[in-house]
Amino acid sequence: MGGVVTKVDSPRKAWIPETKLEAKMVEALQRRQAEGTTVKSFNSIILKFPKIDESLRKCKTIFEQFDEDSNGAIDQEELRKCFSELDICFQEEEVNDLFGACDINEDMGMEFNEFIVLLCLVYLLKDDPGALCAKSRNLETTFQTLVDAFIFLDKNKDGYVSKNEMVQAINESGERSSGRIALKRFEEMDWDKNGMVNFKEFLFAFTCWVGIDDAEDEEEKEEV
Ligand SMILES: [Ca+2]
Ligand SMILES: [Ca+2]
Ligand SMILES: [Ca+2]
Repeated sequence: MGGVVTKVDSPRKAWIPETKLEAKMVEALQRRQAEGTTVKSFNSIILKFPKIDESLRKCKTIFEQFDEDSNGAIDQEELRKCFSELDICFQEEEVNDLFGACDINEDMGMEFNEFIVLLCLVYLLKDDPGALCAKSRNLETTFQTLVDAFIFLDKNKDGYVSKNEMVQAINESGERSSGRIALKRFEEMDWDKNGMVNFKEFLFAFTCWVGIDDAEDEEEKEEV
């Protein structure tokens, strides 16, 4: 809608999405927020790390299947094929946006950790993520856990996690050093250092926390 918002002093300062894709992410998160979250504490998320790690690693099979030239990255052409075979319907522009958003090292390819983030975004954005979840119930549960974790952290439900929200979430765990931990976790998440963590940044931090990156090196060695 073309309406111009003139009133600046809204009850709370809203964070404006920087891209169309980010706006869609926020919208989808807010829809899910209405359903509530099963996560009760940050510690309960940490306890799930090993399980999440295990489940995400199984995506390696999907990844390898669609990395047709086996160069360790899925290019745009391969991604389009991947989507069409998994019955994931996106418009050309949306696929390009997703690709650009997840290609954080900007080498025009989806490495494994980038691909996981991309799949989770697909899960969030699509009410019916096609054969992606039909392929693996386990994966669906894991993605839902990640969405739940983010929703738990995003106290004011604006689709972003702020530093204060992170401090609040970790303080609830009642540890003495929790303030420092919260700030450290926040720094790890805020990839572009703009003071806010969006869902994509949260997912990237998560792949690091559960150790997906380390796993990749090992597996590559084994393959040779
Ligand atoms: Ca990349
Ligand atoms: Ca928030
Ligand atoms: Ca950020």
